Amino acid sequence: MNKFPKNFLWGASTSAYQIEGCVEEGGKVTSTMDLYGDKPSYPKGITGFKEASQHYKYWKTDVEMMAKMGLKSYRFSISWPRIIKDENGSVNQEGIKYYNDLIDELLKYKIEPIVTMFHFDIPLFVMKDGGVHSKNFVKHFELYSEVLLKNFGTKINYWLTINELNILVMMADGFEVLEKQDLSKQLKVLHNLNLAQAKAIIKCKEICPNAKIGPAPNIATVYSNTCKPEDYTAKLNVEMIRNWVYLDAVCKGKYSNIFIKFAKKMGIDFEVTKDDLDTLSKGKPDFIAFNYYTTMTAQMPTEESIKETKEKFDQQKGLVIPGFGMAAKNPNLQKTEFGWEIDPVGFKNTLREVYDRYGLPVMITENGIGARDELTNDGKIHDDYRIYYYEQHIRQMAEAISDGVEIIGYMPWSAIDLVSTHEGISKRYGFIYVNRDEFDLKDMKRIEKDSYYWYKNLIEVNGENI
Ligand code: BGP
Repeated sequence: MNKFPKNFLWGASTSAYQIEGCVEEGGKVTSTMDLYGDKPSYPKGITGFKEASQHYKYWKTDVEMMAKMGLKSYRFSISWPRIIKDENGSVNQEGIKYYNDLIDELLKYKIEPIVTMFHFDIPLFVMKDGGVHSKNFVKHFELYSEVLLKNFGTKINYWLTINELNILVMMADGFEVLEKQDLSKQLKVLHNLNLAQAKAIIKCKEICPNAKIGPAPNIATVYSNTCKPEDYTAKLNVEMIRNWVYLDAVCKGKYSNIFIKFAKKMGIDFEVTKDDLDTLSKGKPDFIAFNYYTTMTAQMPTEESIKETKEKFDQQKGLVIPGFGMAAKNPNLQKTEFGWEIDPVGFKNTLREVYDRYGLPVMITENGIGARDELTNDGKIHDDYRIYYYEQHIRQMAEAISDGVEIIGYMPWSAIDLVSTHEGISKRYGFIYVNRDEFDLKDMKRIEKDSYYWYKNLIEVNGENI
């Protein structure tokens, strides 16, 4: 099997709103996510994001532990509402200092900082100006990206634009971006976000010509539920709107004919001007980052299958378009205790598909298992299931390299425990445990899990032991 390249960026990942907490400190303005936990749509009995892991306070300890784990890279997001104060683009210098200090600390330990510009937390002033429904979003995001590039550009080699642009669009109501799901609104959001992303890429090329920048969607191989031709059509349809429309827009600078026809057939006026196409074609990435958790299975909807599919809100489920496609369960895969299908071979196949379609180097910016980890009487966290999960996935990543895929780095989710998008702190992902419960903040102590030592060892030998 092929070896991991010498400079492979073994790392780990987090996002600002899920880890920082301290939402009222440091001159931060309010974001959609600060209010999200209080909304009636947010599940009851689990914590929101106001305190999170208080990384805003404990960032030095956290970085030191990451360094001791041997991380070569750390992918985190900058909080837009910590940087920009209002609709005129006034800059919060306290926020700039906070992230400069964090970046300097990472560099001190020779950890490559990999920065996501925007990971789900939209400042309220942007929402009040029309949010993602309005082209004003493009202007706000362009200005924000310019501030980031000018303030941190000399220290950052890898930028990521928008985390999971596709999930933001598909699960828009879950993230409080739309009031409810509506395909016509979703396609407008999709286009606005694509334009915003392209503008940030263009800015990056102007301001930081030596840096590299890429998108960071959530990409997954889509299986056909059966070998019935209708199910295969559903697979093609679903993968188009699940994966490729996003990567086509950024990598090819256009929307496919089949996608444009789909919008028309749905009676949606999908307006793309010449100027928009010009922007998209100038904003092409240097690499593709993507998050991978699981694969998806698609079938052609029948009356019966639509009826059966009244499942709870989840990022990985929920798609049903009559005559087009819908999600199906895959009986061949095991699930995490939170019901996400586990598919390491699907990871290799997804890597191959992405690389084959676009020919750009790939970076994995999320992958991991959410579990109810337990702090046992010996003061440890024995997360052997996490070690097993990573072993399986890293082995498949090595196979993808051996098959010819160019991979720059692997940043699993998450470096330390943080608050899940909608399942609280009980759904833990970290290599480092944070001693708090849903509502009891306890002492917030950081404790290395068994997986921490396992990953440290793997990094030391550059994955040779896998
Ligand atoms: C990704 C998001 C992350 C993260 C992860 C796990 O989609 O980019 O922010 O939270 O999924 O999801 P969850 O927290 O819902 O378990």
